Amino acid sequence: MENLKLNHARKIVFLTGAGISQESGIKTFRDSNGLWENHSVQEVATPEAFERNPELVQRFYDLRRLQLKEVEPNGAHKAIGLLSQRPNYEVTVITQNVDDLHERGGCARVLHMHGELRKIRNVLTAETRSLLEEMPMEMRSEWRPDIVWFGEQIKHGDEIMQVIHEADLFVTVGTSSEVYPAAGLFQVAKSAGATTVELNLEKTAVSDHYCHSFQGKASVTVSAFIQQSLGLA
Ligand code: BV8
Repeated sequence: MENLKLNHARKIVFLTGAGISQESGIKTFRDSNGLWENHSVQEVATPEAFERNPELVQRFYDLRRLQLKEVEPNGAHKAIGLLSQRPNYEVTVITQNVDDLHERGGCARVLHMHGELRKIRNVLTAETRSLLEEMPMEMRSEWRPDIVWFGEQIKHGDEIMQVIHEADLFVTVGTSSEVYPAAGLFQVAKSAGATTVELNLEKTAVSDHYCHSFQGKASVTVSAFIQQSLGLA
């Protein structure tokens, strides 16, 4: 990474996935062989699942929402947070994660393309509210997690496209790049002229299409990248 010099970059977009929160103790989708807390995605992260078994789905998200109280941002979240606070950098985090660790790690501009555990949405009015606890029983008939399930449109699509087209540098951290449209965003950035970098524990199906790809734990690679490639102590 020390040979990669990107000191010119000022507008930086990070696309993050479950791997950036793994060292904070939040399970990734892949770590547990494609199961989240022993549920397959189809069982808990689709509108059909919610229709079929709302109680199971609400409980699944209640447990993950409560877990937010027990976890802390790790070095990767904090390194991006510190970079985002530097005056002459414009940093945007586009995250597939539904946790709040980027915000708690110091990032001001976070686009949760797959929604947030801390928010719920009224199924009739689409009104959203903040919720940090289990969903109260009396709300369960009208409120759902404000999460993008498979088959549902992602959030912040227009803003994401705009920030990607303006980026000098697009850095992906901790994603298997198996879920779309998230996995294809780096191609949009690349065709718009950005340098693309993948930081992941292991190679992925798209690693060879990035300008640069480095393997390692996010808490190590993100800080190293910022220090060595952006030339920032
Ligand atoms: C849409 C919220 C259309 C839920 C999530 C066939 C082919 C291609 C695409 C499709 C297809 N069939 C259907 C589709 C579309 C579908 C899709 O992509 N399916 C996949 C499975 C094939 N996509 C959708 O449905 C999307 N919507 O397309 O809408 C549309 C258009 C108009 C109108 C209506 C509809 C919506 C997808 C969003 C689903 N919701 N999350 C929840 O969280 O409960 S996805 C969820 O899973 C996550 O958000 C994340 O995106 C995904 C898991 O991916 P990762 O984050 O990458 O996590 P993963 O565990 O896979 O990988 C972790 C990586 O980290 C690993 O590589 C590991 O090596 C690495 N790692 C681990 N530890 C570390 C580490 N790296 C660094 N350091 C470490 N310590």
